[in-house]
Amino acid sequence: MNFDPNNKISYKDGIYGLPFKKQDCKMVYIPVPWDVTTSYKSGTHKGPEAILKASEQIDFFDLDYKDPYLAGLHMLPIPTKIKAMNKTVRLKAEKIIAADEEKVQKSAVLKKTLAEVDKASHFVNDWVYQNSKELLKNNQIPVVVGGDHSTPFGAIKAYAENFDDFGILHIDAHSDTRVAYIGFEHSHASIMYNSMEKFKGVKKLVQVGIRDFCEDEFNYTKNHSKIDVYFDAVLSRRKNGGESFKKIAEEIVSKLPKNVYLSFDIDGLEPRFCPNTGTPVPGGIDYPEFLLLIETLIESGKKLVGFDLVEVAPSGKKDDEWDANVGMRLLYKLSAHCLYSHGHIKKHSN
Ligand SMILES: [Mn+2]
Repeated sequence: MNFDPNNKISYKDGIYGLPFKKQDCKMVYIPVPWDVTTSYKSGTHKGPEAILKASEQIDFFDLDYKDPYLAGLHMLPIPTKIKAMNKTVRLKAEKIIAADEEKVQKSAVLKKTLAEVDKASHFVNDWVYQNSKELLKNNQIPVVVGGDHSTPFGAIKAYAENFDDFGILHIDAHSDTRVAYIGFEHSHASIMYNSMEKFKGVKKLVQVGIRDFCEDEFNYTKNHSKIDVYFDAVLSRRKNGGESFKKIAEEIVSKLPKNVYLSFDIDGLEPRFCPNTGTPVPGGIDYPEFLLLIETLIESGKKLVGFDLVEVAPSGKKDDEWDANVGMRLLYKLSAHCLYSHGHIKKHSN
């Protein structure tokens, strides 16, 4: 590959300016510009494109892994069909969001509209699943870049089928365990409920940073033998009581099985790292704490088999790249940890 990491790069050559072909890459990003069911602020459908553009700002040298990009990083083209569907289906979803659930159930027209939204979600899920399955078969690592938190459903399905002793580490402000939010089967607020109920392969779900949930979600996760929750309020209390976050991170990691999939909703972090995300909530874990948690996972010898990055949304204001900038840096660092976990790159002594 003819590429000099010290020169100016352009996203037009590929994510992070890397001119790799898909087949030469150990990691392939699946962009999913989809946020049809978001009820608060729409905009995460612009996340993949914003991250791609912001990726020009990367500095390739990594303190832990030196030059992780050499394993090959590639982003699939933004799927134009899904991008177009997002616009039209969003209009249908808005009609459902505007009505209450009882009204929807009483109206044949609205019921039909709801079914259309669910059908479109199934299409997106299947597209992500087929791509993920094929990549895993080729010993490549699929990484969903959302979009809202409904987007990695197909990827989690493929991972759960591919790895035994499999669990999910879920970083989020929200529990995302609603049975169906505002009636949508594949709502962003239902991704973990759907993962636990629909995929037999998921042995464990460990949630971290949760600070926005309803009573049903609290009861569901509390009474579920395969779910552990580290509420943000409890984490904060423990830290302020003098416990080091490193110790807490070790405890969190100890709850996970051998093969770990990270589902990372950027809003799990403090909102200053994601001011324009769909549903920001005050509180949250700090950027270095998050990285320490992932580092602790890697050190433990457990395998980070894959991950997703969702709910990154650009502000829409000219020259305001902050959300995408944070997103693309985290994407690069997580990619490095994951590539190392798979044995594709080595550690660098620092
Ligand atoms: Mn979420």
